[in-house]
Amino acid sequence: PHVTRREDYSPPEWLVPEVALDFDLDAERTRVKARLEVTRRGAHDAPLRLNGAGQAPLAVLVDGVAVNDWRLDGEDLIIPLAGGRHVVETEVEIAPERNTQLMGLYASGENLCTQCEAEGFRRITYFPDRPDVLARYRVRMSADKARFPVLLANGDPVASGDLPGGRHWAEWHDPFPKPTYLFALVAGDLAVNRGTFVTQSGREVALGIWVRRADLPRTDHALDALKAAMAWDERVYGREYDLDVFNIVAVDDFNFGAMENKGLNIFNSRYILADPDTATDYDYDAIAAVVAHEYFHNWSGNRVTCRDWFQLSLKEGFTVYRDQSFSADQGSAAVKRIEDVRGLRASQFPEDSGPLAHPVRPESYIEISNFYTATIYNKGAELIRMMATILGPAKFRAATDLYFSRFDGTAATCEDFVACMEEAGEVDLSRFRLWYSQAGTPRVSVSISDNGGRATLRLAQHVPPTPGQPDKQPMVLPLKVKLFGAETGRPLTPERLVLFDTLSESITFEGLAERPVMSINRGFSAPVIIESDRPATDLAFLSAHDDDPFARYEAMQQLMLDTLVAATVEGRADHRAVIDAVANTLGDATLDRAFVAEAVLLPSESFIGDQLVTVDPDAIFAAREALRRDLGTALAAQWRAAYDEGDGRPYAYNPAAKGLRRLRNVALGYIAASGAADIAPLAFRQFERADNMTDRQAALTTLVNGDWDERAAALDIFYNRYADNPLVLDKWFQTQALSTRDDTPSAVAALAAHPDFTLANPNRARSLIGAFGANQRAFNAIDGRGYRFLADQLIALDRINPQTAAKLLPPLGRWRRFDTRRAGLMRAELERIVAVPELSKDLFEQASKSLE
Ligand code: HT7
Ligand code: ZN
Repeated sequence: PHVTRREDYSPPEWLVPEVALDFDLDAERTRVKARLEVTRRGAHDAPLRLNGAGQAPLAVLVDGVAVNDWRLDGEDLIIPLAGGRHVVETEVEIAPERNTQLMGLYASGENLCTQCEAEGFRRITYFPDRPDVLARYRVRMSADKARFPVLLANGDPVASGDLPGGRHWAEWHDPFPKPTYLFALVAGDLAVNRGTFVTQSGREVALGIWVRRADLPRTDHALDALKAAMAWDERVYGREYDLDVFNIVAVDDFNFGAMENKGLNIFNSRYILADPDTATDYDYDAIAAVVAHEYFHNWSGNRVTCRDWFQLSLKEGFTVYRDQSFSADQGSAAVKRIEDVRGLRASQFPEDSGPLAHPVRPESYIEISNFYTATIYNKGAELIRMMATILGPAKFRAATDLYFSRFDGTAATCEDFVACMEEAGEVDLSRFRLWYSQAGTPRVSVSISDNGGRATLRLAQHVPPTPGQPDKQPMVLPLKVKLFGAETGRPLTPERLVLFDTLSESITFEGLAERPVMSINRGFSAPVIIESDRPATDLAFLSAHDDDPFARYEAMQQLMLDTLVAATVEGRADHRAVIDAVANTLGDATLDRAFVAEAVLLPSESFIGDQLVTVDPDAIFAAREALRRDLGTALAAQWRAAYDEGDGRPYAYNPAAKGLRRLRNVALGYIAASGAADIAPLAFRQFERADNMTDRQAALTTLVNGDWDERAAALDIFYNRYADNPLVLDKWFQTQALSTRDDTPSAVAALAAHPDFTLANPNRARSLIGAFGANQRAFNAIDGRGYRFLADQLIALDRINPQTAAKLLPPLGRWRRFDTRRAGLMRAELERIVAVPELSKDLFEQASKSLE
């Protein structure tokens, strides 16, 4: 397959300042007429190249005259043009109902909608489908009025009317030039929750959230989040919305979370629909974050877009950083940071140490859809965060102002962004740029030696090799450091930002009154792995005394991790230090309940595996369960108290209520782990009486992990109650796929044959197959049936939706981390996938790179 390389970028030869599109919409057969005003850029004699995929031109006109000197190069349409400015018209026919890839124009239920990022527009009509060609769009849609009463597109509505034969039409105009990937239209029978937002300059914006009529009562949270995001972007970044309308449409079939099309965001319904009965606290938070993320793209992505897809993190990393900061401002910033770091370690760190590792600004790709990764998004956000830390808040804001004003209306690069940080921040970031080009997670070993009032902090860094990058240079690591007195717990130094950018460095602290305990990488100021020799006593001390809540959490995690790694390797470990530290945290009434819930959670099985030379999933599971059991038993009274503290309170959605629910459900897990005799009735009682999905799903999870009569009863009740709600049914599949029971591999195989399971819906596919791939012990069953199951599903899914199939492959690519038997079985499945005739380039790229 063709490899696209960053170094091969060249500016477009033809520009398209204006385009008019005319859609004659129908689910089976849609006609698309396109009228492009094209202008030659610079002196060259190259013909016009228009990208296309899956259609053939029915007509080609140049300046109003039908021509036949065009040709196809692969799927691209090549048209020779003599002058510097022409009008080119084409007509194609497409079949939305048969579009199972969900890229381009497709049917989701009764609606028609589009997804164009990254290269979906070429499946709609012929056009230079690249992000540096910005056009002003005029869009006319006509459709059957009864079936598609609502017709939406980008920008503002300009006119509409009826047509003979029960049809109607609408025209929309977007005054802002945009690349193809931001184009959108929706046609359907939709109901709307309307709101208004008055911008800081006093303009009124009409907001609309469009859904199936029955879902209307579940849209208030998303609308509130949208208004909060609009106000936040004005306050924090000075960014105001620029059109008169802002519409969001929710659809059930969507490859991703949502899409930031100009003025017409299209969302996976899971990131819009919520009420307490069907959505968990996690869902509510995710909805607010994704609504904000897509809204923030209006500036970081739409007004300033990307020059080419290698710059994807320019918009995605920056926008994730912006949505993380927004969420941090809505509740506990510390808990939000903990959640984000947990997510980074769960998804990005393994990517960075595996066969699919790539820099935040990649050098090449076969299929760009494979690069919507945790590295581009989440590591990219950490890069922005580090620059914000280095610059400080005032200079960072000056730098983003400069970036937005300098590049408004253009397609920019990561380099452009960093140059603005340098210029407004008055700093030299030349060596910092390595973060964009060098893959891999830096490892920093730290130690502190105490010499009676004088301490030396020793730092050494190492960036492991990654595919195509055997040798690495030292990175610029902004590390926040503070020392505490081991006896009094008092700070011995103020917090200091160390810019560590060499292979090794020593820093001396003088005049210390006591033995120092080192708190480092506070707030997770750099996305690195810290290797320290701090003893359990120091970690326990920091978990109780550090004044940075993140560092406090981190110390507890390290203590737990050290204990679990020792237990996995040696078969047993002393649990006392962890039990005491957890008791201490649980007993500290001054702490936010949400923080406590995070702090007492054990590291995940996969994160424990990441610390080992060879992952032994069964030993890890056993070690973790043993520690959970001991914690459950030793602190039984405290878990009961935490459980009871959150019991019987009527549902409310606010940070305090969420914190209580979270801790209560963590406590339920520990009560279950202790083997308490009443756990099944306790969990079943919670399941039956819950007035919200957070508590109901937590109770179901506890029951699904066990072997009680209540298990089957709860699963049946849940299924029957929510049989009509696809998003909740996804939870039913997911909970079973994540079960810790021994029979999970066969249960998952049986669920794949369930009448409600379908590979055609990405949410459903992810709820079973994606969740199973994340279940470390079940997926890695020693007989290899987990691997075989995943490969079978991916091969089947590839024929329907290659993008979704490719996203689910990475668990198979982790074979190097396992014993030779498992590694051999995984490789055999990867080889089986690569050998499939007519495999998509999406799945081929992921599978073949995983074998290298
Ligand atoms: N910018 C959006 C990316 C996206 C996407 C990418 C590939 C295939 C389908 C997709 N749907 C949306 C989402 C975002 O980051 O905001
Ligand atoms: Zn985004």
